[in-house]
Amino acid sequence: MKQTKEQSVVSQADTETDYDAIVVGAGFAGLYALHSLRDKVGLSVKGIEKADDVGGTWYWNRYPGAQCDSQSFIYCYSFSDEIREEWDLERRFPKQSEVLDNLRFVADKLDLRRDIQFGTAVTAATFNEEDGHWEVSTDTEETISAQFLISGTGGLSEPYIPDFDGIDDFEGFSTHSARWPKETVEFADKRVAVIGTGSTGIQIIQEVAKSDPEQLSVFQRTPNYATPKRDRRLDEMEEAEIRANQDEILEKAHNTGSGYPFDSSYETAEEMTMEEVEEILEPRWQEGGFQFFTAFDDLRENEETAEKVSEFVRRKIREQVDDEATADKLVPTDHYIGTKRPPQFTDYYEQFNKEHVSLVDVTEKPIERITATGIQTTDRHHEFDMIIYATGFDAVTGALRKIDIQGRDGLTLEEKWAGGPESYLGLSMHGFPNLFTITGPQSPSLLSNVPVPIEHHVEWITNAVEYMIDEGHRLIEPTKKAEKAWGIHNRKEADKTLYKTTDSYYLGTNVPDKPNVFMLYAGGVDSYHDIILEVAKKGYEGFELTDSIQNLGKSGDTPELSVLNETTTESVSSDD
Ligand code: N01
Repeated sequence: MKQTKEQSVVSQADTETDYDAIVVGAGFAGLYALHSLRDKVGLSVKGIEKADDVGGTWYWNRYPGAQCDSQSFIYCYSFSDEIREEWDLERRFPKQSEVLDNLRFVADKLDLRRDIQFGTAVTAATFNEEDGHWEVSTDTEETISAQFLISGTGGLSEPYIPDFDGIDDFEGFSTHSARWPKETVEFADKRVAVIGTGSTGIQIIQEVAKSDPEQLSVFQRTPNYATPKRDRRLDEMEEAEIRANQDEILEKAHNTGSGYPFDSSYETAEEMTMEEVEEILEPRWQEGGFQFFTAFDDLRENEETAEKVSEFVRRKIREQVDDEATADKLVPTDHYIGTKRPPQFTDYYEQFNKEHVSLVDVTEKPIERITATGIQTTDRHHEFDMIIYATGFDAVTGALRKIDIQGRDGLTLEEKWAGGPESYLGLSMHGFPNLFTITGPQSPSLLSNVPVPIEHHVEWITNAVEYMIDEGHRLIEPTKKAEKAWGIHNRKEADKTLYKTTDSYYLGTNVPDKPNVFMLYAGGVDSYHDIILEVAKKGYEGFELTDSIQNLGKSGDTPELSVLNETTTESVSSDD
């Protein structure tokens, strides 16, 4: 479908493009971006999605036991009262199918599917410097052009499987957790291996263990601090109470550092005895959910608080596991709680008390290779019918780096991010005009209840596009100086925390040869949101806005960035 200049509201275009905007991905981010740009601004928008339906991460992660770790009443869109009111909340924590159904309902309600091309992966995107637009290539051999390119590809969408020797030799069933087949997989009487004990592995393990396998072997490299979820079906009274307060709850969630509607109760545990800490944490442990992490304000900054909370959870893990040697292996001692994404459990630890469930510590007995019939560790061969790789993701940058993206002057994203991601506000990049990254690297994204920063980003991008139309600009690109200042500000925020003390996908250490830099904005969703709103209010400070590609990069000196604190801007020299 060719979009004519007359049809397009972006009427300043020098040349015709197929669409005003292309949105990559049809998960929480892509669906809202498509709706907002199409129905609010009036752009012609094309959505492109690899899967055969909407849902994003909730489409792909259909493994047994898949469930959201955020409560149903906050893991949702807040932009439409109507959508929220028409949707029934089933459980305290929605299962994968419930979140997926909700996104399908939203897509139908807003009539989004008609503008999404499913079953199509974007393979490349090149900025056409002559005409100032993006040309997007797909694995269906199409090339589609648009003035704006918006990525809604998600931070956890590129699966990572370690490059084990012999991985293709295995003759039984094997899959990565995020590529689970649609057909039901039976575990009864099967010998099952699960590799990985992150949030996903824990959810799968507790489900498989209860599905009558002959044997379940859990291959663990690093134990995790899992805290209770305490899920349950919501009764009518609970749902009515949530409904009565949901506006307020969501408003609160949009104004905290975490994107959750919880306040911290105490500043620090530094001066407290362990008994005092336990008294504070015990009711939170009983309540379940991520509220547990809001007991102390400085949990992620202060080693003393972190150690006390870690010790509480270590004791709780020990209480649940009968065999002392197994408990020793399940208790983390090499990092503090909260320095990587904390998993939640329903009945994970007690599964290890069952005869048919065993734990293999791969730091003691590393995996040497996968064989036709199982896994060879340094001490023995383990026979399996099934191997499940719950080995995580090439997080934050993986999905974008997989697309061959080329900006101005032939600069590729691969080259730009060779030393780790660089961006301005986690939303845009110097050298890549009119490309917006929803919950991109250097934004709070995975450190928070993600639908919240997704909405902040989509609304910011929508306003920026409207502003451009009103002001007669065709192109928007951050200056190099603004990008550098944002990088410095990011590092400073991360340095205040304990995140860098632990290997994690936040730092890229889970994927060999990935640059090890902290990839997320650690200053909090609320502060971050204030900054991006202030940038917009100041006429998109740090961005160059122009009507013609020839003018880009020629607007002379860019002013200092007043929205970031002075120490950040001071250290960016004027010739950057
Ligand atoms: O991935 P992970 P995940 N040999 O990277 C292990 C989200 N999520 O899929 O810790 C042996 O956390 C690795 O070991 P180690 C949530 O944000 C959300 O579990 O690196 N083991 C680790 O145990 C979560 O954080 C929900 O030493 C190897 C595991 O594989 C994110 O998804 C629900 C290995 C990977 O853990 C990712 O979780 C579920 C090797 N060579 C998940 N390589 C919601 O509620 C890796 N491992 C929204």
